[in-house]
Amino acid sequence: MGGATVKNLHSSLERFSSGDRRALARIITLVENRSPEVPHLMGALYPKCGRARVLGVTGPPGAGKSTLTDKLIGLLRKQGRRVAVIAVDPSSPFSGGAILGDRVRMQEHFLDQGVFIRSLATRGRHGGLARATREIVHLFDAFGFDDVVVETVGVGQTELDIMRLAQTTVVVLVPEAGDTIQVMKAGLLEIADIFAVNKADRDGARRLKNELEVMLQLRPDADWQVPVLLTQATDGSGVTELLDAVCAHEELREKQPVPDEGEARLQEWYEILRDELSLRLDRALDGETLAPTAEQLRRGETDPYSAALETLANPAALVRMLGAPGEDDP
Ligand SMILES: Nc1nc2c(ncn2[C@@H]2O[C@H](COP(=O)(O)OP(=O)(O)OP(=O)(O)O)[C@@H](O)[C@H]2O)c(=O)[nH]1
Ligand SMILES: [Mg+2]
Repeated sequence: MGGATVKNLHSSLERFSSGDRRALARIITLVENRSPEVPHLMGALYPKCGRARVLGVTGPPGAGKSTLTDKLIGLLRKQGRRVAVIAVDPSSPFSGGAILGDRVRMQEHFLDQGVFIRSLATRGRHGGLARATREIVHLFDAFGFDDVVVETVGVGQTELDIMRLAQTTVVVLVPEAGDTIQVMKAGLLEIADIFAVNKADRDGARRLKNELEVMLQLRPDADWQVPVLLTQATDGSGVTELLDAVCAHEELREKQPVPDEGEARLQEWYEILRDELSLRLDRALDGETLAPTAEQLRRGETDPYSAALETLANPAALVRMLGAPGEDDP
């Protein structure tokens, strides 16, 4: 890394550690832009992570996830807890709209220093979304937030990956979604620690609750009986019970044997490495710092398979290609 970059990193980290929200926002932007500094920053902050409670809120578009989150923030603030929210919408190409919508719905907390709300812009992102979300969760955690809420529109594989970050996952459904078969198909039954049947003011809420309860009885005996709660996010009914359920689930988790953290760290390392490698390969292709065989390939003197194998068999060329940008800076 160049000297100037290192100095910038240090001052960013210092401001972050002193509780400067603008430094936090700036580092989140670096994560969003997949900047080369990110692994350095995250590595420095990693020891401060591991304190926050991470709550996942997922469900179909428009189910009321943001409105529910807004009410949860209100309750958590009354308990003096500091809350950060990251809203991820992998399906929508209109992240600008989502950001605006979330701001409007959570606006009463916008001036509160104990609350930080951010939407993750997802345009053009591929596999890196789960990683970026995890990094932002780490940042909130290291910054000192007590609760981190991850809101995603669900559910596909990306959202399921994202929900693995959460200690407790609330799946929000609405009566008009109706069909419980969809819930099974989407994998929601597996990831839900708590179901919230929102828009309880509408017809069919009770029926959906009953159907879900029947479905849950088919699950093998578990330590945790997944509760199905009726909520009405717009006026806050049922939200206290929802938070109670979250706390109960958290208490149970704390009593259970500690999961293998070494294994989790190994998995995270692997995912970072895989993502960094593909990121750096992309940069190499853009920047044309390619291995020697690439030139032969271009001239038609070899085929793509042989060229790929030759590149893999030439560690020095590979390292040069993948080297972090700025590595050779004075
Ligand atoms: N009638 C009724 N409307 C609700 C309730 N909760 C939320 N809404 C409305 O449903 C709409 C969507 O609410 P959001 O909180 O934005 O839902 P969301 O799940 O975050 O939506 P996306 O993030 O766009 O997927 C808003 O117009 C809310 O006012 C409820 O309990 N009853
Ligand atoms: Mg929302």
